[in-house]
Amino acid sequence: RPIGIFDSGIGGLTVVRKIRERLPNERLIYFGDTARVPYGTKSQVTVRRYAAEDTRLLLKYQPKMIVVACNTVSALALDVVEHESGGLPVLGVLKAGANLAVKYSQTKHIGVIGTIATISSNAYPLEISKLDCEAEVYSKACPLFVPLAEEGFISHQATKLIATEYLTELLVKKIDSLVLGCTHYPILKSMLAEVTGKNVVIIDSAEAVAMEVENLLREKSLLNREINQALPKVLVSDLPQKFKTMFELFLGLSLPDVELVEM
Ligand code: DGN
Repeated sequence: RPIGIFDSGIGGLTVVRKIRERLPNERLIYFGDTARVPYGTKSQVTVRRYAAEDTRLLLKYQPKMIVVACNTVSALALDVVEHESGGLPVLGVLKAGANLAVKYSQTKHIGVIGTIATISSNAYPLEISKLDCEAEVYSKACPLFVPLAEEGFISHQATKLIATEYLTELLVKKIDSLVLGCTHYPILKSMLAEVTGKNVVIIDSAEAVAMEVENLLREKSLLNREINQALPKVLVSDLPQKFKTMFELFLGLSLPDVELVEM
């Protein structure tokens, strides 16, 4: 059975990429809700409805677990996904990123960046304070990073300027770790590292969730032992402009076909 992964759009392919690197034998099915992206600017009610519908779609493919690649859904609607999945294991990027940040931070001054919805939900600080009540969390919504990543502005001066503008207020708080709380931000990781400097550890929540997926499947003896060379199966609700280029950018490989589904 495959691992089911979903996101509001193509950004979650950064999570697919990390899971594939770690678990090359797993079959992966990914749904990107490209017709309804972005979730990051929508209300909680709408994000929760979309999360339920996305989960039901993936369940048709009988996954052995569900991975919520979208930070916005992880922040606002993880309980909805758990409820809809009827007992299947569910992991979200948010908890995974929070766990890793607490593990790496020495000074307990942790920075978190994400969409407006993720940051205003306060879900990261809440999750981090459950793990370490002494940690200070400084959050900042960085909505312009999503279009910059999709535009492929990876080492562009415009990205550097905007990143400096967004991150300076976190840096003055002397953060020693920065959680990338949005699917798109790993694309800009090297630029963000340049702006934050070498004293700040960048916590990639895609990588964090991939580690947790591996641990969970191992614990439950659900790892696929057979060699699997299949490419991930990708479903989308719309084929956006330039989707081929964006897929390659986010997934790190080109896909021969992508299936269109109606939502
Ligand atoms: N996938 C969203 C997230 O991780 O928060 C980013 C894209 C969006 O919905 N704006």
